[in-house]
Amino acid sequence: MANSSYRTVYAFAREMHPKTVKEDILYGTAGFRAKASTLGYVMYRMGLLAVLRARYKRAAIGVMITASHNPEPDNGVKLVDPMGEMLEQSWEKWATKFANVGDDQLEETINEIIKEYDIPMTDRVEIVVGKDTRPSSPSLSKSVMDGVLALSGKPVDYGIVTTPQLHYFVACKNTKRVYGEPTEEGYYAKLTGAFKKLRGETYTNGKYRNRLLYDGANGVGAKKIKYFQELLGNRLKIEMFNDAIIGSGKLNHLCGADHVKSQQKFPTGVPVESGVRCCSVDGDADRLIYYYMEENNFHLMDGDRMATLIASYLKEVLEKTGIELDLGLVQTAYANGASTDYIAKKLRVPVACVSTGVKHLHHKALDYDIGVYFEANGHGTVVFSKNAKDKLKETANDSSVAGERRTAAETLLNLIDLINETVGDAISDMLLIETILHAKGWDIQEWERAYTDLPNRLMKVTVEDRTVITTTDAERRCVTPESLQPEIDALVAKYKRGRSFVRASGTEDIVRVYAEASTREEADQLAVEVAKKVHELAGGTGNPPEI
Ligand code: 16G
Ligand code: MG
Repeated sequence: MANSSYRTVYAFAREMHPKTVKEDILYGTAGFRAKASTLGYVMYRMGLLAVLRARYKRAAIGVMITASHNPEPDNGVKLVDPMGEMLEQSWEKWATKFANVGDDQLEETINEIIKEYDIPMTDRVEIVVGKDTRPSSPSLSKSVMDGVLALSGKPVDYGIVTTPQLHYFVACKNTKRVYGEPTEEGYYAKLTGAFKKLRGETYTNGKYRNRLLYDGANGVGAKKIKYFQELLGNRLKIEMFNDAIIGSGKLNHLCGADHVKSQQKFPTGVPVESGVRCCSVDGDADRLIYYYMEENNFHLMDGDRMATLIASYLKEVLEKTGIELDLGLVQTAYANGASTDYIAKKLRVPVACVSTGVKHLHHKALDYDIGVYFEANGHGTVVFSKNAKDKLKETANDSSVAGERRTAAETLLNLIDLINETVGDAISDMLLIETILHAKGWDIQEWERAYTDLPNRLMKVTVEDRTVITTTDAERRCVTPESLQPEIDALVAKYKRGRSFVRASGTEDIVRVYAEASTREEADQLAVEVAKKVHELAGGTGNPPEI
């Protein structure tokens, strides 16, 4: 079917979704993100690409419209692959190309991709479309669907959903519902069903109290938590804050997971109650952060803390099953050094480090039977191999196996149902953390006692061209400019427990600097010294960095 004519595609583009922006944009780690008003044509083209991808994979493909934790006037789009994963990396260049060609080159570009992948152009494929609560999302979603229709695909509109819900729907559709029912009700039923089985009828346990303050970031996470409040009732008393109406302009404003993590501050709108467990999700509910206040001190429980809690619990239950499975944990260079030490030395769980970006973590986690992955910023989940699932089912169903081992296997099977394996899911992760704290009889203070974070500091440096910074070893070492790494090594050597690395941001036009050391002052000092070196050796612009 190569070299066919796709005139409608051009006609639609010209009449309804003309390319209005000259500058090229790049499909980055989280898809495309920009001011919503500039994205109409990009959405239309992602609708086209989704149909091509779906025909190539002979499966449903997802399109999610969201700019996550960005301010309300922004928006964005990402494609979701058949098993609910992020778009395969080798297709990112096609997404970039589709977004940037002229309207009159669209037909040609479609023919090019059809030829390269030998795509059959007859299947009536489903494209699963979801959007967050931004006021711009409905019209952008319509643009995506126009693109889908222009190539005779079938758009399936799920309306306003969280990013992880959309990933779940795609996985359900492509596994013939083995993963669950591809409906919102199916999603709530799967998660709350597992939660109820795991927690039983005891609502509190030891120091654990079933009350949680929840910051919905004035976004979709606030809308969807209501179903959980209803279905869980007193089992988990979720008190929700930051649920402003759509279009209030308050989305992510001074609240939400990104704000809390990056500002290390309590969000606005949540009452401060000493010692009470709180959590925040981000604008599309794929990131989660826990925290509490005590004696006017703010305590943050980030992705590293969640990863260690989850890995330690899974290890504990796994040991009780008597089944041999390999459990591993995946982090990035941003993980606090104290968490890495704790995982490797105390928990004795193998830990791997990969480059920033969810797709890298997810991919690496698949190497293990049970792979736990989290970015420090609160995005993460657990993936289980087929081997793990098969063995657990076998043990749970084998009446000749001792009762305790079977119960442990059943617990793990229920945990699998509670977890959204397709992608980090703030609500599912929250239910998992609550389940583990409940099982251990811990309050949030007890959880924090596992290890003490090393003081750390993040800085940004503006340079002429950030691509001059290249790295290796999961971004932990700088390759170019050549003179930079030896300088960093020399600076780090001056500090007790010092560690520092630099990398070009994937989402902003800056270079990021991370430093940690044994005291607050030393971490700050090291960060600023390294930032100054970056400024000096990598073509810094503006004033040299200061604390
Ligand atoms: C994107 C990534 C996130 C990463 C962040 C790093 C996804 C879905 N999101 O938001 O994982 O932590 O970029 O940003 O992959 P940076 O490159 O600007 O530091
Ligand atoms: Mg997000």
